[in-house]
Amino acid sequence: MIANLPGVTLWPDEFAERYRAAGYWQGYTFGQMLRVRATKHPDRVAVVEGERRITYGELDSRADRLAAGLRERGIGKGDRVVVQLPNVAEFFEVCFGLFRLGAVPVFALPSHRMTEISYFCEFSEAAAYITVDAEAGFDHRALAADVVAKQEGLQVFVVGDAGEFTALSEVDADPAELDEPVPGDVAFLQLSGGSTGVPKLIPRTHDDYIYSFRASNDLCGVTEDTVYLVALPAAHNFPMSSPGTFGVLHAGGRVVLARRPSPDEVFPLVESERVTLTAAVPPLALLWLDAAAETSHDLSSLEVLQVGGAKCSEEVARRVRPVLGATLQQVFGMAEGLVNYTRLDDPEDVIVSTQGRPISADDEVLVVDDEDNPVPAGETGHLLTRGPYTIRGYYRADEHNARAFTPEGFYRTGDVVRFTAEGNIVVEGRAKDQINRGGEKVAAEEVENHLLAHPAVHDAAVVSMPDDYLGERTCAFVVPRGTAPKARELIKFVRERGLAGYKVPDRVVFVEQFPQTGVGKVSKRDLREAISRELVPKLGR
Ligand code: OOB
Repeated sequence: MIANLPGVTLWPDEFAERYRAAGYWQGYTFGQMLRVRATKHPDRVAVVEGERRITYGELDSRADRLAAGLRERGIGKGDRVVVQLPNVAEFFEVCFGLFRLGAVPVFALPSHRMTEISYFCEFSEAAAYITVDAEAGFDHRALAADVVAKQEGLQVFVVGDAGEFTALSEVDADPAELDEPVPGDVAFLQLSGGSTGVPKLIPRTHDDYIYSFRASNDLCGVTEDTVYLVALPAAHNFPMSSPGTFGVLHAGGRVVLARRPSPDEVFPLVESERVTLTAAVPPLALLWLDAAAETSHDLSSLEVLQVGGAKCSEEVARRVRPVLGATLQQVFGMAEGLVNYTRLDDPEDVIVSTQGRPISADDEVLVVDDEDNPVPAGETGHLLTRGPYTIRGYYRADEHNARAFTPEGFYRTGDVVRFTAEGNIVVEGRAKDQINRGGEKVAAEEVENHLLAHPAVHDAAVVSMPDDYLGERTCAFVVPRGTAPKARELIKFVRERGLAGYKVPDRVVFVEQFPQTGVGKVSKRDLREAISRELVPKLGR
């Protein structure tokens, strides 16, 4: 397949033909998907945000008008647009507006800061940046001003009070005849959790992504009666497509936005909107479970609680049904593609102790040793995967792609897993140089590079340390140059470089030198062991 974006490798033709013939790729775009729904039932509510209730008809028409308005401003098919929005209704207007136009959103998270946003804008050569005036006490317009200062010609559109920029609400024109994208086109670029110095961008096509959430709908019981609450950041792959907001909009259900994930925001919404399905990362699920035991809100409408993004402990998993009266669904997925679910009718033991199995009969999953040889059945190894909704390469990353994919096109997930006898996956660990901080992914190398920018840092190695609440936190081991700075000072230094808060090290430990492996590399395993030994007494285990 030839990609609409330069720097993208899609599936070889023989695979594309197979996936079409099997009925996975059904040949319609996001724009068409919304049109079908809006035509069928224009007056049904699609999105609820606070007092706002947006029908399918309204969302459809707003997407048309926004697409036309952006085109008048010179933004067109194939142009990249960095989108950084919190959980507001405009997020969906922007998505579908850009999809109709064939412009390609690059989905940033609300917690991203100057370092990430300017990188996304520059690397993708974005034509525009769509953001919000302020969120969680942070001034996004000031951020936009800094980004524009570095990238001339970048247009900025702001949800809310636009200040010196253009208000998104002003981007509005009568629907125009558009040169619409085709289903095989890249629809957007999603972010990778990453393990390298800079985040990689993941090209997802209309065909492959729509397949992933349409098929997820079947596995998750999503119908037009589903009321889905999105408490995680809407731009993340999990709440977007597993089956997430897009799955629910495909089915004609209702999406309810929570601006914050805390129980005091979420529980009243569950009660008033009669929410049936929602998704959480493990620490959030724990927070909800603790709060649910004491709440006066009626949560009885909730049928399914999905937990994923990081490993859910069996202890937490076992509490879901008794406390919430809902079925737990474990979700083990990745923005690169493959998503595994426990099935709603699995025995309770499978639900609480495994991460489920792939969506598709054509998801190929291999468990291999360090030399890519399959391990004996049931043993632990590296998970490799290829299939109808797993990418064949990151955007403009040839060198990295040569390592991240096998010559046969399997994606090296970096996850260490085993299969149970009945065919479910259990995630046992990780081989990639990444910290999973309660579902938020931190690439060690990226943080190490920020630390190395400090004049008093000679060398840095960032590893995970165990944490009761988040599962893992980050610990930076630092070899100082001369006199060691204060840990506090180094943490402040990293923060002030303008990166997302979740990437700032939780702890800094100064050492004279790093332990080494047999071949003279830094032994991160020894560092992890050292910090977890030190944490044991503190955690009272
Ligand atoms: C989801 O996507 P990403 O791209 O933020 O992170 C993917 C990585 C996986 O490779 C794995 O290391 C970890 O996150 N992960 C899990 C997990 N779910 C994700 N590790 C253990 N248990 C789980 N249940 O995180 C994501 C994307 C779609 C659906 C769900 C999660």
